[in-house]
Amino acid sequence: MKISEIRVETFRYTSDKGKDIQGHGHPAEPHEAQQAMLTIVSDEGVCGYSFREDITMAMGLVRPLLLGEDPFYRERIWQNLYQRQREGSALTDRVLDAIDQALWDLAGRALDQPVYRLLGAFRDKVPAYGSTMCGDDLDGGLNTPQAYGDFALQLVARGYKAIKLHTWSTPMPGAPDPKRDIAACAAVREAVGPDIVLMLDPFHYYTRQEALYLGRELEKLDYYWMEEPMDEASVSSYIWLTEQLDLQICGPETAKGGLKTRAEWIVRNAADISRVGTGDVGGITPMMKIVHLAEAFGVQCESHGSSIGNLHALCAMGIAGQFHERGLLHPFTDYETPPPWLNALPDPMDDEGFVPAPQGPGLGLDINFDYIRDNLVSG
Ligand code: LLH
Ligand code: MG
Repeated sequence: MKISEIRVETFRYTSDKGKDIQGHGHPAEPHEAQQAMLTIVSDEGVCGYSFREDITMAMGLVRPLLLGEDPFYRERIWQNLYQRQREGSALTDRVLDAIDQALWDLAGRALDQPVYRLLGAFRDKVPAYGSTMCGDDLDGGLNTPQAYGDFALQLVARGYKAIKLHTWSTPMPGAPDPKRDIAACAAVREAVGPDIVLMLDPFHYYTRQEALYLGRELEKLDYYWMEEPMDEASVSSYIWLTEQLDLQICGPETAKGGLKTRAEWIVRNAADISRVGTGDVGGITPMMKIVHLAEAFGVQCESHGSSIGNLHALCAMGIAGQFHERGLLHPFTDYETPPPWLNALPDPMDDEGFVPAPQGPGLGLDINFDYIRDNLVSG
């Protein structure tokens, strides 16, 4: 089998979410936005698909490397792309992720098997945690500690057995403020009681002392983990923090360097729990290497983000990973309706807080091809 064509089709949809200057998602007035579908076509007619915000820019680099390749040579393709990633390249980890996920999708469609079974299945459903958006200043939104407590009750009623708060970050008024973060964490613990698992993902540029303060307060509130309270470029700060807390520190999430960075964090004890998402490291292929690296060191490894690729990886992780991050959730936005380019939600959750492994061939996305064709921007 050979890759015969690579297409990127960019299409319009109406979004009710926007991003602030730090890249955090928030509710927004409905507005036109764009999404792109990557299609990798084989000479035997089988295709693989994945979705990303626009990756057209990288295609000039990608096409010559992929055309004519056997789509089952995922490792060779990934290494070829990775070795061309240096500073300034359009081949970002997110581009590599889109390609790798489309190749896994193609393989699954060719073999009529879901990706998690090709990876080596471990389980058929995973527990989810409800991951809130960052704090804001919207009436009825996530604007006060009490608002977090009220929203947490709604999440528990929906079936979540675990919740992660993203609290206030710049540029929100009053942020950053570790005391207000802890007030929100306390309001949530007070609202949901002792049996719900809770985590915190606060402002990412606190000082060591502020992060230590957060950690010590979270221990009193029986929180499970904290992630990215400081700039992840400072591994020494994370070693310092992890040494002093019983609370588990989870990371790295946004630090560059994929497998190698995670290896450094594990051997230097910079976090208790490792962390990886397909978008952070360039796909399912490198994500599984990190999962197995963590397993080799007896370290837990938690999945970052709600990508369908993460869900397959999670269903193929042994002891290393526990939760699917479901969200981001907010009182004003609806996570239960699929986006218009899909006919079904990729990560539906039952009333007990479990997300099933996708059972369709490949990634198992139920794509609304008519919607995409009718809303093309270019292609
Ligand atoms: O606000 C956001 O978009 C999140 O913080 C985002 O970065 C999210 O991916 C995250 O940190 N999850 O753990
Ligand atoms: Mg995070």
